[in-house]
Amino acid sequence: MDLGNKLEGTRATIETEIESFFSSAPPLNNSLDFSEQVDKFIRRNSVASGNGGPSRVVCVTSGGTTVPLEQRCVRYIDNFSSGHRGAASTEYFLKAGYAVIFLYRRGTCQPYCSSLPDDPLLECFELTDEPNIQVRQEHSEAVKRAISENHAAVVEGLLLKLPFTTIFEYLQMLRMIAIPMSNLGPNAIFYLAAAVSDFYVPWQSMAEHKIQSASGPLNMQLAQVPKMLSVLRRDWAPMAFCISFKLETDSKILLEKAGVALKKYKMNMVVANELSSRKEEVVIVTSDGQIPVRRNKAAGVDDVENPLIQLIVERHSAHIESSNL
Ligand code: PAZ
Repeated sequence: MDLGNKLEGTRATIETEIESFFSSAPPLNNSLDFSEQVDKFIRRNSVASGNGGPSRVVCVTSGGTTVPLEQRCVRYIDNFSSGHRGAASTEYFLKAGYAVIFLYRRGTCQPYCSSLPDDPLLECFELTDEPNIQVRQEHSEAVKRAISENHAAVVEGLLLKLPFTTIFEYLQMLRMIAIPMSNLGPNAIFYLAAAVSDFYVPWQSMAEHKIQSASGPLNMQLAQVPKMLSVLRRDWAPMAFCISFKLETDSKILLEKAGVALKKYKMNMVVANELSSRKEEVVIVTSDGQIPVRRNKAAGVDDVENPLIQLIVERHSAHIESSNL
């Protein structure tokens, strides 16, 4: 078999796997409503922005996907992702003038909430003369900032928050966002910071009811989740600026794997990070080389997402310019 035929064969296999993933996944509960919200958001943000330039829209994915073990799910496999990266990055994209579709795992970090206490509702307010409630003095600045910045972004129609839980929901939603976003051509960014499960139990082979412990030790085979990055790039939104993330715990293989992903999925950038240092530094891997990006408290840059998004915005501008030549 020559190389051309072999590549064609591999591509056909991936497409079959992807097709079978989508056709066997449980359909989204509210898919019509979901599509309407996304289409409306993209239409509104595809007209020229206030400064006369073209509007830019980014889809930020955030948090981890779950893998259910039963159809009437009692147990599931999860991962560590807190959603901090996606939430903080969303704030910086909004600040840079982007409209943001925030596709996030239910219950994980939200934009503008990082300085709120962990249990915001109960901790932030206090009863004064019953039945009156007021914001506690010590939280008042953080609460005011969170409420007003979030409100401004939502009311101006610049932030659309869409929650997912399972791998099935996440991938269906990503596809339903990506296809209409392709209308934005090079002005669209995919910033894929979600920690997406690599393995799953296909719906048709999943137990319907709670798995019984009386049957003894559990043996379960997990299938590989088909890699959607190649179809995102090739079919769903071919002109968009695509940034994927690579997380490893072994620093020796991190950059090599990020480089492989860059080429294999034709990404514009891969952000490489290690589990333990992910809040301190990341390395941006591009076809021109590697750029380390660090949090620098001394320079007043208190998180790594600030310089990371600055760099992405610069590179995205260059991508738009070169696509318009
Ligand atoms: O969500 P978080 O702030 O706790 O962590 C961010 C991250 C490590 C999940 C993200 O930077 C990342 O690398 N996402 C992709 C992970 C992967 O599937 O390789």
